[in-house]
Amino acid sequence: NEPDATANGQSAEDLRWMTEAIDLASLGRGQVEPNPPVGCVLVRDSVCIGKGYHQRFGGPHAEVEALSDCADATGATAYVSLEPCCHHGKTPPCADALIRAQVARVVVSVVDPFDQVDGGGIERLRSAGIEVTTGVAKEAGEDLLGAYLKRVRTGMPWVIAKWAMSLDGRIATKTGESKWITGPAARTAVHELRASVDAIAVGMGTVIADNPLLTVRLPQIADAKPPGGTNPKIASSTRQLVRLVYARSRLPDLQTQLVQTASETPTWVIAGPQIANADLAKLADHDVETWQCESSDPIEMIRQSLLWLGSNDNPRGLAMTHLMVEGGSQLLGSFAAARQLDEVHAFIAGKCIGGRDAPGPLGDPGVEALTDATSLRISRLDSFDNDVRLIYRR
Ligand code: AOF
Ligand code: ZN
Repeated sequence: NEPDATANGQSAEDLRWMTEAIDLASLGRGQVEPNPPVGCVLVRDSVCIGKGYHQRFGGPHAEVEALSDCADATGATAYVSLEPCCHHGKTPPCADALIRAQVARVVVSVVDPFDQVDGGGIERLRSAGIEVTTGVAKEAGEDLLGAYLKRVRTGMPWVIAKWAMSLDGRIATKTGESKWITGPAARTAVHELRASVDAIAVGMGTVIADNPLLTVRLPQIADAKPPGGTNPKIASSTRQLVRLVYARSRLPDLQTQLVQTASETPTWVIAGPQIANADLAKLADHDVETWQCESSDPIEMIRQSLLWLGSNDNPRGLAMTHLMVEGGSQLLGSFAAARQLDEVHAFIAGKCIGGRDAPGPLGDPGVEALTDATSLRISRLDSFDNDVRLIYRR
């Protein structure tokens, strides 16, 4: 139980430097996962004498980057957005590096819940006579580490639901027409979001209705690779975008775009228990990875699949940290019921559709009492021509 800096009243100077460390940390987003993005700033006499951040998975940690940016850190204060590690992972412990560099004080935003660290880094620094303050700018620090903290605590990736709806909250007309509710600029923003996640999930209803391709199609990278090819932005990092189909009771047809392009862009199918092995084998022949869930309960299927995606046992061999769910409303309704909506990107268009039978973004089961509703906090609001995007987070 760390005494919190917030409780002790944070100094303006600590807050200022920690904010800089957190901003630095964010530069590693998209390259360091499944590791956390971490930043470090070294300060002496109110002057920054070195800084660095964790730049890529497997690379040096933030503290080591900052120490190598500075000739002599003796007597300095190190501001680190996450507790310095004390374990030998891909690199030696950062706590030891800070001790060797003879810093006088370490200020930490978030204590690392990873079981090999979990306060051990702070303890090691204190035993070496270094003053340690924790919890500085903790809310901003935790905000940046949302996906990392969820995966370490639950083994599951962070789930981002995306939907586009009319001003009156419909994702399609009563006849099922949904292309397009929002304009091209908003749709480009969706492709940017796709480019930043590990996987995009859809349900079978969407596969049947839309025959989607689910690739990243952005103007600036379209030249580098055609639609349906791999995304170079992702391929250059540790990730390649995976397309994920939740197929509880029936599998995608072999003629669908997803199956036909599975040899170029990874396509994984999460199948319900009653689906025949022979049918799964046909998908495997088309380079589709299949994983059969033991449960046919939609909520349980989501929980088990998230644990599988968040582990190193998935076909990629590396835990996923960010999953985007594109729909349809049935799959999104199940994610909501499973309490797995961590972030929502709701695009709202200036169109009114109406009709009792025109669906909203979240299908069954829904909640009965308002107190059971998923509660999220507003994080960002943008506009794209005549559309707006609301980002809400847990
Ligand atoms: C730090 N500074 O910049 C980061 C830390 O796989 P490895 O060896 O890189 O270790 C990953 C773990 O190290 C990760 O789970 C987290 O506990 C810590 N990450 N620690 O002191 C950093 N990125
Ligand atoms: Zn470290």
